[in-house]
Amino acid sequence: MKGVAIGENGQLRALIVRIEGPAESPEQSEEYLEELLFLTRSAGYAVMHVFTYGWRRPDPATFLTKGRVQEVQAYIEVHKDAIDFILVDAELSAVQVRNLEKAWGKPVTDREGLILEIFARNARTAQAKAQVELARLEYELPRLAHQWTHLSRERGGIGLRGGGGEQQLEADRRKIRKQITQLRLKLKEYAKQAAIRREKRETLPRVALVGYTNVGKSTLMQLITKAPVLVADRLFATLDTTTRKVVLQGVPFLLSDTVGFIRKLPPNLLQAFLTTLAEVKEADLLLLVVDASSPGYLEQLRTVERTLETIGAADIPILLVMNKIDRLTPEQRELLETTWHAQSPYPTVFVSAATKENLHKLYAQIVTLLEQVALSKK
Ligand SMILES: Nc1nc2c(ncn2[C@@H]2O[C@H](COP(=O)(O)OP(=O)(O)OP(=O)(O)O)[C@@H](O)[C@H]2O)c(=O)[nH]1
Ligand SMILES: [Mg+2]
Repeated sequence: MKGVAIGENGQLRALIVRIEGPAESPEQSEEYLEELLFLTRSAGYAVMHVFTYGWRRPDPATFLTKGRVQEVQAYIEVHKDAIDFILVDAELSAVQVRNLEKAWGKPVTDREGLILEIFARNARTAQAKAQVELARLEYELPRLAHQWTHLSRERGGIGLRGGGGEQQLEADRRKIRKQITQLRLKLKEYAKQAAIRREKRETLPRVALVGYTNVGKSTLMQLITKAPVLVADRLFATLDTTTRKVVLQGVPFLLSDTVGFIRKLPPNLLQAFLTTLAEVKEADLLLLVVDASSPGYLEQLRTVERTLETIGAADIPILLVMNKIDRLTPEQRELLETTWHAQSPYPTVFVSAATKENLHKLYAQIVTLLEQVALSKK
């Protein structure tokens, strides 16, 4: 299977269980699987095998039906030395995790646990680290009683939980609750400081790059600001908002690069990143970047639109940036451009950050839209 690596360089090896959505097309199914493999690799895990199952109503005890639990169990029996943990791509309750771990004899994690791992790996600044840590502790608290935990940061992964009875458990819970309270206070302080910084900042128009993860936001940030920015072919490379002053055609503004969004982003994590996303909420213009070469770009766009609504940024003017057009054939590109211009509610530019094609058009559009924003503010 494409994208499957066998536990090289000491990576933890995952067995994946994916459950298709109730109305998933074969194309979507393939794309979601690709994304899931990419997520798993972005977390630094190797994928050993994938079980894909059709939609069934979740069993409250084990999420999966009995038959499926047994089928996976049979596979694990045979391959137990080649599998370190099982990833179920769903939202599992603490009880379901516990029961699955009992049945399979290996640690089990879910989609939120996986995304948390990626965020933990990529957090760079103290604020991003605190945000991820808070989300992680909140995720961990109800799951403490299970056999394995993600808590130990030194290991940075999934591991065995040292024995410990009820008393130990209660002590652990108290400790975590205390940490959560402290982190919330710390984050409040960060938010206050950031607000003060924004207040003090020059009263320049603000532009924010937003979009699905891995679409090329940071690459564009780098091109526009001509300053080095972390760009990587992995999901959620950027977790911190960076803001820089830019002057395009004599028009100065502040440009921010932000954390990417994803389908089924755990609400807990989005909540944790609201401080970082304040920059988006207060922007005068959003550059909504789309990967035009991804078959699922429309759905990704909807995900971003919904997320913008959730964070209260739905009313900000949008310039849609269709990126990565270098990956399209001339025919595909023409079809996309004509159909898109006929139906899109947004002004749109088609660009390639890789070949720099049409960047001048992007710059001209940003300037035009900023002038409009300035006029409407008067
Ligand atoms: N072919 C092609 N690749 C691109 C283009 N723009 C960016 N990329 C590549 O896409 C990958 C992701 O780019 P980033 O700029 O890190 O994407 P991002 O949106 O900031 O991603 P996150 O921070 O993870 O949300 C990198 O490997 C880039 O080199 C483009 O126009 N064409
Ligand atoms: Mg980025």
